[in-house]
Amino acid sequence: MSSPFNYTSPTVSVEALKHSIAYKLMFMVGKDPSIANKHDWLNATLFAVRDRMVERWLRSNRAQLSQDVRQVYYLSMEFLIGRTLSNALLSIGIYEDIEQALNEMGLELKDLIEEENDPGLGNGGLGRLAACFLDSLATLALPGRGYGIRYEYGMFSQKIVDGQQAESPDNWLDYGNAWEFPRHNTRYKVRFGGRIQHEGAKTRWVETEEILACAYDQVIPGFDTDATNTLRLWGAQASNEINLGKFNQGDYFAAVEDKNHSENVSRVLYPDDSTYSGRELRLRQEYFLVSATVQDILNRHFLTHQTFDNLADKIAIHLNDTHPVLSIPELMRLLIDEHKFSWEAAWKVVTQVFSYTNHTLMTEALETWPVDMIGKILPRHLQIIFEINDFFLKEVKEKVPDDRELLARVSIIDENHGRKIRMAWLAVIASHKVNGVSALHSELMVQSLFADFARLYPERFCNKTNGVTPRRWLGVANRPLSKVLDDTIGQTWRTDLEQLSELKQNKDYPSFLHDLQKAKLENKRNLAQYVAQHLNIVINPASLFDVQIKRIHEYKRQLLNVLHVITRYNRILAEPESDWVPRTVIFAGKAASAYYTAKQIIRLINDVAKVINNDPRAHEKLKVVFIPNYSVSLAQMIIPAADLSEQISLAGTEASGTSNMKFALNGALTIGTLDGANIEMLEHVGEENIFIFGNTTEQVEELRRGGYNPRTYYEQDSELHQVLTQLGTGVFSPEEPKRYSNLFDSLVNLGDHYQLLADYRSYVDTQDKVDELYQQPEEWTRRALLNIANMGYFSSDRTIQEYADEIWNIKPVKL
Ligand code: 26V
Repeated sequence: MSSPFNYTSPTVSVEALKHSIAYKLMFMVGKDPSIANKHDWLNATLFAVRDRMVERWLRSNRAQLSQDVRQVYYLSMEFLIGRTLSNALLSIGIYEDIEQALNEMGLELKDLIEEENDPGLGNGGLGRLAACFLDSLATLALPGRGYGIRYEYGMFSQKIVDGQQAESPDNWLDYGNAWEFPRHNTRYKVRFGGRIQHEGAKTRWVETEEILACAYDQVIPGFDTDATNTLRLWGAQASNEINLGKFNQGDYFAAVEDKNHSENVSRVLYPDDSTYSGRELRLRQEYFLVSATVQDILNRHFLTHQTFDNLADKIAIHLNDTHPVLSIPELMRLLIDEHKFSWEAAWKVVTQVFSYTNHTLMTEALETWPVDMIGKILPRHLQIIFEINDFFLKEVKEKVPDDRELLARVSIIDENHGRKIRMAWLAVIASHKVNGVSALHSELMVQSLFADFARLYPERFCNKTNGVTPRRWLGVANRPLSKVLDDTIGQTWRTDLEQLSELKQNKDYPSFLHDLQKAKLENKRNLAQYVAQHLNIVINPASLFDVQIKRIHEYKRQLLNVLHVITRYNRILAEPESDWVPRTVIFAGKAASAYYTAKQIIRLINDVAKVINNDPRAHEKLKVVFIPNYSVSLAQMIIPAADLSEQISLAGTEASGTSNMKFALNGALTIGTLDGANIEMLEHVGEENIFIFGNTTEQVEELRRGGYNPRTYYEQDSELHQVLTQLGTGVFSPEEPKRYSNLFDSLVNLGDHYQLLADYRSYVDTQDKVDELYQQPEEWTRRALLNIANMGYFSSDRTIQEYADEIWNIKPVKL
């Protein structure tokens, strides 16, 4: 008799899909077709599609366990995975079938795709990178899992009210989340507070407050493979034990309040990626992720091996920035206090298991926690951190005797700033590999932030240049271009992006260039339609779409872009009859809610847009659009429509950037500085095919050392002088002339920290070259083609393969 578990996936014929959707609507959603709304149909469809992935998912899991392979666990406070439906359909190859099935049921797949919530469980680059990595791990059949937090509220949603950013909560779980499997039985206690008790050689952590971490699993399908991985997110649940205590004492309200308090831990994502805030709740969140995850890893390991002796051979734990660094003392604690490891044996395991990626050199974003706060919330961990520090400093003293300053510099405890724990130091000391995210960033990392450590442990530091998943960022986001590529080089570029280089053979075929132009135009029309519908602004798809979309931050220099826009406006007014290349300048991005200057920049963009868009003299020549509520799904629409990609951070400040790669992959030309991964893009596409401007890192440093004086640029460049004067005197804010005097001062009188004025002239001159080229459409398109064709290197598959081989030491699972 066949086992009831020899179950294979439901069939995928159109008929079968129709049945499944109808069945799910009835039995999972519980609605009659006659009253089901769009979201009900979406959920029914998601359930039907999910069913078709579960069987491979279980098989993948079984294969991972039975082949007893080394696993990587990717710990990240953020995963910006984006919408799942269309990505899943393309991954398992049933997009057209579902489209037809829905059609026959009187529904449009496109509508359902747009109906899906976009979970904003991340701030920006770091969270999106984590999502691309999950996609690549699965596609390469590598045994890995992501671990994160299931925030009830993700990144706030942004509205523009009177030109200014207004935030409102993002209740993404409103309609439930059809894609997740809640694991009601996979729960771990996470403890806080309390005190340490010594019993002989044994240490006990007692009288703690407890909450529960409950697992929610999401299926991560590989593309065109049975390999399927898991993203496990933790949600907080009050632990009944505490509440029952108070409940029994008759204090019902206190018991419920406690419950609410405990569950706050996974309530909301911290919407700040620029300055570290030092809030206690954030520390609790970090420990919540770490504690549940490390327990789960150990549990899973023990189930398959019945011992922890081989732990270091079987697991790799990766820290996505310092946010999950507490997993280092947590693993030490569990091994020593619960599994009878000696301190030295536990440390040996730790240093073989952990690796760490640094994503920023900006000092404001580097995490440090007050010793007192950690002592209060995690007393045992504080003790272990001190022990690690003692152990490490002893080793340093042996390597480099008599250098007390060095000891103070590398100590995990920063005594100069009110006794703080430097989380990045702890990460570097415990990890066997530490990487930066672009060649430049990795180099600067060992020259500046980690210079002392790089001298002590040179073999520890390496580079892994970021990449992006071609499935979502070309296959899903840009169907018109994907079709052109499929017809030209076949479909397998999706899993072998280097194949794009075959396109170069077509660079002189006008009909091929024409196909590319047609695809671009279709995407531009699509965006123009969105802008018309949502913002009531008409933009011309034939104009040059000049796009800067990313978090609003001074170092990213959206303000430099605005200076150029105003310059262009002034020139148009001065010579209205000239042959202007029509441009639409598009911005999108959120500002951290407490970041005043970033919010001012958003307001300025909107004020400038208002003036220019309402000036008939600029009509058909220049438009400015700020698209609110930037998200993964908006990026998927905007990027394919871009002609020009703005990557204009001050050299040495943007660690890598990843949208730069997405734009070029979608056939936009880049205007950029020699910063982050732009440098490697330049190397791949060749200098004729990218617009590079501005000072190099060395020149930026040189200016800083020599006493940079922005005022001289202001005084000597008449166009710049005019623009800044307009900004400072209220030409764009006549109702409040001083509105931007602070921005003016920061540039002209207060040192212009990000050297906008130093790069202004070269930026504006380079923008002129952009116009010139855009007037030769065929040549423009040829260069766009050479960008697409040379982006193979920037696939996250390449990046992940390097991590797998050089950091994690993991091999694919056989299915
Ligand atoms: C920083 C902080 C600071 C403390 C408060 C919470 C919080 C949350 C996130 C972050 C992350 C900032 C680092 C980051 O996102 N870096 C970006 O990483 C991208 C992927 O490597 C890279 O492409 C971008 O250049 C880099 O800015």
